[in-house]
Amino acid sequence: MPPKQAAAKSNVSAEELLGHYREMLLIRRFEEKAGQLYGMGLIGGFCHLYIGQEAVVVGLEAAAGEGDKRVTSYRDHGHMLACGMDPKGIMAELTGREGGFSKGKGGSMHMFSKEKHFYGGHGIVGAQVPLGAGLAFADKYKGNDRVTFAYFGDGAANQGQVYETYNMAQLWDLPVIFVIENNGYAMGTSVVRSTKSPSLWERGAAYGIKGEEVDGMNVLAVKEAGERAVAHCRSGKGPYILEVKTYRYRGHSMSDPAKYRTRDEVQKMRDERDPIEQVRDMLLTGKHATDDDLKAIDKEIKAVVNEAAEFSKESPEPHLDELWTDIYATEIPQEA
Ligand SMILES: Cc1ncc(C[n+]2csc(CCOP(=O)(O)OP(=O)(O)O)c2C)c(N)n1
Ligand SMILES: [Mg+2]
Repeated sequence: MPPKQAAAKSNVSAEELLGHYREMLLIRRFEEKAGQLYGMGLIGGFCHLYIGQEAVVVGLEAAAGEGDKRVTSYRDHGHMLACGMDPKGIMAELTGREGGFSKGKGGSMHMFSKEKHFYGGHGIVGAQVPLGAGLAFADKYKGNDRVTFAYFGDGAANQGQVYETYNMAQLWDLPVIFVIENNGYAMGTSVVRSTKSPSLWERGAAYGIKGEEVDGMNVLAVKEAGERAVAHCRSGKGPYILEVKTYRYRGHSMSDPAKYRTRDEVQKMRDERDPIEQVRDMLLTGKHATDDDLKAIDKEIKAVVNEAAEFSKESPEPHLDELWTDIYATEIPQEA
């Protein structure tokens, strides 16, 4: 069944649809603004935008409960916004300012929030997967029923440490959901050029881990699958794999030769599968909202994002003394 029809058939309230619409739009507008600030030279270093993949985190956050944890890669702005971190603190971290989540010293790929149970932001491909299992181990050890979402990409799915983690997570029945965000590409390498496995989630079978493939452009399908995964983990049955089929519209990072796919491919995805447009269609055809209602939401979201951008420009740069705080070594060995 095409995604639009599948979503339209789901039994979902107007309130829930509007919530998903608002949250996905916040991520899209935030990322567009981050792209602009980058172009203006206000953001330096690495910056990986999440545009196109919004339904993944919004759907899964809708399935998560209080105290559940999340850890992800460098493509992390959407995850932070979806778990409720303040857009001002995220944008100010992108611009390297004191008001950022890592006081301006971490940048796009390295932010954390203990309050929201967000454990980063990791630049080493695949490194967050064993860390995610470690977070789940801590919860199991403490005897609570919390679940950890460990997000990684199709490229990361070919890393050896992922399979060492699968083995231990299943062996110890760890409450971790392995979320493979399969956006079709690892930098410029298409997934069909990097593996002959027709599906990545099925690799879990070698370890006895259950899982499924999910339409990642359909927020309702993601939420439903997320609820199954959460129920499985929370009831003590061990890990679960979700391979979420999604798509990134922008380049891998801010510099991307874009030679590995056609413009038509991207445009077709935007025209036919866009996750925000799908919810917009549902809201309008179900008469849950009017065009004017949706315009008003867009205006509100733009105001939130503009406020974050203003804050990220006004917040001061970190003081030089901060060079010596929050680091492992405070003494630099002197040359002989
Ligand atoms: C261990 C390691 N190898 C290589 C890189 C360089 N690198 C950064 S992102 C990336 C592609 C990863 O693709 P994927 O896992 O599909 O995630 P996506 O960028 O699509 O979200 C590579 C190879 C790295 N950061 N770390
Ligand atoms: Mg990828």
